[in-house]
Amino acid sequence: QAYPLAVAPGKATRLQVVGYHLGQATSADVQLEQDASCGEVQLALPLADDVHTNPVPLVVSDLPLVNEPTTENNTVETASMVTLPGGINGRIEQESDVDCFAFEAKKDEKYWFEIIARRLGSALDSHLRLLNSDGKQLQLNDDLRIGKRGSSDSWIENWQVPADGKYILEVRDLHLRGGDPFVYHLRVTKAEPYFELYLDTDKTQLTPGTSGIMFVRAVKKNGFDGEIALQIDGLPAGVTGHCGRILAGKAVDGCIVLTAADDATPTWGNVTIRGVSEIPSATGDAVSLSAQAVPYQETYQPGGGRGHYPVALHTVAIAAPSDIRAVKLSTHELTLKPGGSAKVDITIERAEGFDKNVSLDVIFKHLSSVYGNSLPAGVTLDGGASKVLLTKGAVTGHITLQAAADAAPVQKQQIAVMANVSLNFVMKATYSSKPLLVTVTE
Ligand SMILES: [Ca+2]
Ligand SMILES: [Ca+2]
Repeated sequence: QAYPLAVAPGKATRLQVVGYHLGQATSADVQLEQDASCGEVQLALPLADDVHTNPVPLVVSDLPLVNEPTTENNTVETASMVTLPGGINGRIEQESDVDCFAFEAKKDEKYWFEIIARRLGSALDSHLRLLNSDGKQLQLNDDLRIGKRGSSDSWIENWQVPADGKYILEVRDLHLRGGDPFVYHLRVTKAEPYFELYLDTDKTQLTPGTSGIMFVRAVKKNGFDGEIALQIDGLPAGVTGHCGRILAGKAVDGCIVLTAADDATPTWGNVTIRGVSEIPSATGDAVSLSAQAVPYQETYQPGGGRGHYPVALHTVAIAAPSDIRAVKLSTHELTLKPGGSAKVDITIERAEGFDKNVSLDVIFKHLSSVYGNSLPAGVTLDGGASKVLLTKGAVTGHITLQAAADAAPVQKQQIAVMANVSLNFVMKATYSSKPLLVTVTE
């Protein structure tokens, strides 16, 4: 560990070092390039006599940086004054240490407060509170969540200042522990709308003439509620991508349907999925936001639960023909009136001799959890008016989609019909139809 945890590009900084086998060394001098990119880095720090440490995690930040004062700052009354937005480097240097920072803010400003500590190996399990000048708690965060995974670090999102005045940020360890390795960086910025994207899987396996579906989930932050158009790059030869969108408002899922040509040959490619959105800015001009989707590797746990682990790549492959040779729909466009319903007939082509059960769905589920659902809000599968279980070699079924009486209008939202083949108690192979576009009228 090093303190301070965050450094500015181009600025010579003396870091205190904490760890083992450091000899007599207590500090190391670093100076990053002026054009070093902001974010997290791992740096081998120079000690005496050409000896370097193992790579040490640091934050590179272009925010104005301050270190916590050497004077006592444990209470609202003794809080040290800071100017925000900015970055604060601190350390819970002993048991029961509490660090308080005071700042002035104007009514209706929006802020984002984030502790970066455990993610970079700090011993701190942070506990972050936002107080008014009387010490009354306004916000509290223990553990934050990035995508599908939690962290011991803390953040307070999109806090809107209730009135002009002085406010206090209070940092401590959850268990009131402390010591030299309990370093942290507290990053404070104005809360700007943005989104993050996560891919439900890290692999899509296609066979010639069939389609596969990828679900992309958005986490919408700081009041962002725009529509997100999906894009895909890096598809292997013979594969066509039909990119859907994540609708505005509370919707979180969109899908991309990939189709392999009938004469496609075995191959593969690593794909990149992005989402873009245009949102109005304060000046009225449109601002373009974009994000690259992080793929997750699925894992199956004892008892059958589905776990997810973030990974670097999503791979699309074309394999040899398998159990299902096609999932065909009677129509690829469906129009629903609010309160109305519509039916799609489905025919699957089975490989010769393949007579196992096949189940049809428009939502990707495991046990009772939904991992992908790009249906417009208010549109559901009417199970009673659908035939989704194809047993004993059956090849025909149908689905009926129903729109709630208050379903909002939407044009051509992309979904698809999936055909699932169980591989064992928990795992399944999922084939897909070509896209089905769902419209809900006024
Ligand atoms: Ca401290
Ligand atoms: Ca303190």
